[in-house]
Amino acid sequence: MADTATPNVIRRADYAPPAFLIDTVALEFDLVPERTIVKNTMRVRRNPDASHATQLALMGEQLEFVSAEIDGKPFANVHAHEHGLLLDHVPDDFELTLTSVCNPAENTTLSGLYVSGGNFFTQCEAEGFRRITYFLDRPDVMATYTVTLRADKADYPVLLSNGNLLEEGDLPDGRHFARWEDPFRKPSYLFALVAGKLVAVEERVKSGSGKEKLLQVWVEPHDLDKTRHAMDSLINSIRWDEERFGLELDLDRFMIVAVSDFNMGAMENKGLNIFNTKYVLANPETATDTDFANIEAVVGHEYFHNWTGNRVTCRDWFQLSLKEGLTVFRDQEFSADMAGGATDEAARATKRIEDVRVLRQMQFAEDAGPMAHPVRPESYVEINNFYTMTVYEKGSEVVRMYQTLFGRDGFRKGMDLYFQRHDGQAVTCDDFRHALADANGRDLAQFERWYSQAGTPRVSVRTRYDAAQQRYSVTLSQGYGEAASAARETQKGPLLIPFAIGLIGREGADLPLQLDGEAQASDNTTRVLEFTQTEQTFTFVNVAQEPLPSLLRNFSAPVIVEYDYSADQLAFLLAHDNDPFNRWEAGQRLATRELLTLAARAATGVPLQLDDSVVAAFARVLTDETLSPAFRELALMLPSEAYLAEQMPESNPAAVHAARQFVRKRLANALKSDWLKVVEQHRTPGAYEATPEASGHRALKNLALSYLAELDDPAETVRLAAAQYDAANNMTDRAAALSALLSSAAANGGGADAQRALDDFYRRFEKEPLVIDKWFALQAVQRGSAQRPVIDVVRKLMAHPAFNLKNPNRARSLIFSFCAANPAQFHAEDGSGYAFWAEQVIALDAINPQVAARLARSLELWRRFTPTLRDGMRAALEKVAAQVKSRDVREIVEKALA
Ligand code: B3K
Ligand code: ZN
Repeated sequence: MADTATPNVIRRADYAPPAFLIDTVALEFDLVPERTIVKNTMRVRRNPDASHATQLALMGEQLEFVSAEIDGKPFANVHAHEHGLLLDHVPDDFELTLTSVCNPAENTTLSGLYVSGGNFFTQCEAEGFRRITYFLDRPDVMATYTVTLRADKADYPVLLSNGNLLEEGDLPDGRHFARWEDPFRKPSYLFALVAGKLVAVEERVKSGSGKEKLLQVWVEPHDLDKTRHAMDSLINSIRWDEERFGLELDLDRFMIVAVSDFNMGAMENKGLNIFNTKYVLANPETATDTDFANIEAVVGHEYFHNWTGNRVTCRDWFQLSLKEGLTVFRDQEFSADMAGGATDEAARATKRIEDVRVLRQMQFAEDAGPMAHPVRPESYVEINNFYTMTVYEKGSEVVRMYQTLFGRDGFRKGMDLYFQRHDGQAVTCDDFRHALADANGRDLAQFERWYSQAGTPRVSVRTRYDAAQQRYSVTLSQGYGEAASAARETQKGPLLIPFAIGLIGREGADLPLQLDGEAQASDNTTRVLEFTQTEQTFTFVNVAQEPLPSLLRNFSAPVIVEYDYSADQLAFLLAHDNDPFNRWEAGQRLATRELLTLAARAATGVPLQLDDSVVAAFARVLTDETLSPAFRELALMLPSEAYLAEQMPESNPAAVHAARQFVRKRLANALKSDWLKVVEQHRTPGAYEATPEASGHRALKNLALSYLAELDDPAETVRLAAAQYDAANNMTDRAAALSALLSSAAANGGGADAQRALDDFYRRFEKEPLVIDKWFALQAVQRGSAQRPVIDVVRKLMAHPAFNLKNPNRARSLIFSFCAANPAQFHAEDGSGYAFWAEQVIALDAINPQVAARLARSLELWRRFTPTLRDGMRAALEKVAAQVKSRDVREIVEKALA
């Protein structure tokens, strides 16, 4: 029944506490790849807070049931079925022992217990534990675990599980064992084990209260030289959580293990985090600056879950954002503090810009499509489909708004109260909100709508200056746009929007702010307005000159702001806004507007032209030495093609591509000497350093190189890029040079240099899977031409000996990169991209439904495209809908077609 039955919808409103509780779990594993025997002894009792049930219903998937015992005696009233086990007429309080068998060697779903590279790993969140043993596999059932692992000693010398190692030793027949105990109660989704040939880098550190902690990063032996950065990131995370939130590591030992077959980034299992190699392994030759930054963020994220997720967990999966939104917020703050401390606003803004760019590009799109859902969803078919941008990134924005409203100290007070009240419990988003409200003496009832309302809110702004009275009024109104139809239907009333604003005077400086009714102007020239009504006017007094408003400073709420700035005003803000985020924002608005106008022209075949004033605005940023290189890079990067296409009344990827290329070419040619100067001035000679400063220099230099690749005369760029490729002592520069060579070849034909570099790159890094992923990805996202469509390259690479559909990183590097990150080529008019997509979704569905469902999502905005593309996408979706088996993919394609 599992895969073919009509999917069941699970609803938040149907939550009921479990009929039974499990207090202790003792697991014994006899690890054999094709046939692992699991013996599970549990202390079970009736839940006093639930209604009486005659049956104990346990979840189980893909298990072979062997036997059941109650209080040491065989128990016959048991029925095993495809989704679990039913035990009839059980006592009120008893010991239950279940034995079952699973097959990790054949488990390509990478959920439950599986084999990767000859080693054993687990992934249990959200519902993988039931693929290991029968259980009440839901987060509100919390138990303490003891785990005994037995395996062949030569093949599996290392045996790890959660918590502390109690004992280990040899067994007959070349086998050995290890026994682990986790002293903390936890839900089953945090269980983990690892067994195999691994080695660790170790550090001992003292935590805040002076206790010694053993930290380990476990990898395959040949990767030991790529663990330093992950270990440093872990140590920094431990320190940061102590300093910023007063939260200490609670275990004597904390382990990170890297595995190359992994569905997502990493997993916060108690004391035994399991990571995709992509977020652990780095050295200058193999990893880019972005990889280094991502590793720091993900190591931090998983570590921070130890308190926000593990010590206090979710009552049910609808509350996922309770731990994910909060932990993303914490990792964003950690990265910002690492880059700029509490006070370097420009460095913090760089991180903020990067995060907001992701939110707007991905989460806003999600909110405008068939998968739109509130931060706390109301229903799901497959929970794995709800590890979304909305739950994570918008969830993080919702948490950030508490901090914006109450300040860092008020937010900290709320967090303290949250832990004081709920440590050791499985709770809800409401519980979190109440803690924040109570700690700050506020009623946050209206704020609940941020959790229950889907769609991206729009705030339109009208301003009026009364010169005679020196009053400046700002009228805000909130609502939802056309795309968010679901949101408009379910709208429950206005949101509480913290709307940060500044007023800028003629000279470019901030004006003092005094709201009508206040005795005097405040010291702060940014004010957070609490915007709570559908329409609300805020009046500033003693405004001596007509100001230019700087709206939603630092992106103080996840909304779209509509205000009719002129191009000159945007250029002024780009040059002067005191809020670095809004400086960047002004440039993006200016560029977006120009690009959309050009795309509309391109769509109808009208020749393109770009005003000199826009080029001049960009030139000013490029040459402004007072701005950090990292900021300049972000400000000079044009909005992505996907984002732009989404802003069009009808998405037209080809027109967007033409428009964006036109602007890039224009900026390249017009500012050629400046770009060349940047390349010269921002080299980073000497040993590689992963500091924000050094990576800022590389980012700006490599952006310049990418612009130079658009030049009409490519010779000079090819020379520069080839030289950089050959001389590079780090992956950031080498990959950027290769990418510039590929662009230049696509723009100008030729391409012998690009091919030579590609071949060299492959040979050089043949033994580094993460680098070979880059090799595939660079080719999948490259610009195509009529003579050389990228789909041909991609199809050829699918047959490359190094390609492997079963490895999610490899599948993502080639297939996802093409389908989701190369819109102009993927959306080819002939439908070749869609046919490829359908084939791959169907192929992946049989191997790994979670990964297949992610790929399936790349067509969900199909209704917004031009008619030909729309028809092609519908046909592909229908084809997939007719063939797929998994609940995961089914939910996505059925929602898309509904
Ligand atoms: N909590 C995990 C995500 C699990 C995804 C399950 N499909 C990683 C994280 O957010 O830290
Ligand atoms: Zn997380």
